[in-house]
Amino acid sequence: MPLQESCVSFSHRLIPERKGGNITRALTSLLKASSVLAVSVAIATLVPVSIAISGIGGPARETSFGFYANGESVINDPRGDAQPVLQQSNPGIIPDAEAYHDVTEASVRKLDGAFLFTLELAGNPNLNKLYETNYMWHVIVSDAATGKDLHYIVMIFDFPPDFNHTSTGWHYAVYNDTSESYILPQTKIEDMPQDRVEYPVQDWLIGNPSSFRYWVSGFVRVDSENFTGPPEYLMDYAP
Ligand SMILES: [Ca+2]
Repeated sequence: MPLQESCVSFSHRLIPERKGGNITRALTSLLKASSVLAVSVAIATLVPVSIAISGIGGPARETSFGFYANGESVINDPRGDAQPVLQQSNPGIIPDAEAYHDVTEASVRKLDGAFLFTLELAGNPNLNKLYETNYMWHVIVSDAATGKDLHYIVMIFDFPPDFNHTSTGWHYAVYNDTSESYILPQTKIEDMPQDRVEYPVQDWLIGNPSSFRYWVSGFVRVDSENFTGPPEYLMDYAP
């Protein structure tokens, strides 16, 4: 499949499927609620925000977010809690949870003209084999002019050679979940450091906000023939 086409078809079904994913996320949140609470108390740099939101994922619900406001923002997540949670139709394959699927810390800080999005992992993300890994920052910006939320998704993802996809290696993309369109299509980048996934994203790509809420997730796609939706398995997320 041509590079651009894979991006477009991914975006086409990202919205409804992601909403479904949020429902699953809410359910799995129950499993992680105690750890999230502990982390919220322990991590001073995290500003956990419990906010009822109605514009994202359907009915109003309460959940927690990281909060960026011009300084470095950090979210910690327990080690050893990655597990495959099916989000889409069953592809008949269950991926093993690897150390590099396990988020231990997420952070955002501003560099010159860019936001540096970082996910610390329990393993080396370059050791990815067999399947697509896709790490996402879900960025929610309150638009003061309209009073509405804008939702961006920054994705950093890897296609290993064994995945049998037309593209190989690491890429990033920026998606506007509110307007259902890519701001930046799939773009090739260098390999990741040994213990994290990170990339500086030009600030204008997400509207150069002075503050935003965010959460992070790691996904796996096992079916290289099916790019009509987002990846099938949620592996870990924070907070
Ligand atoms: Ca984790």
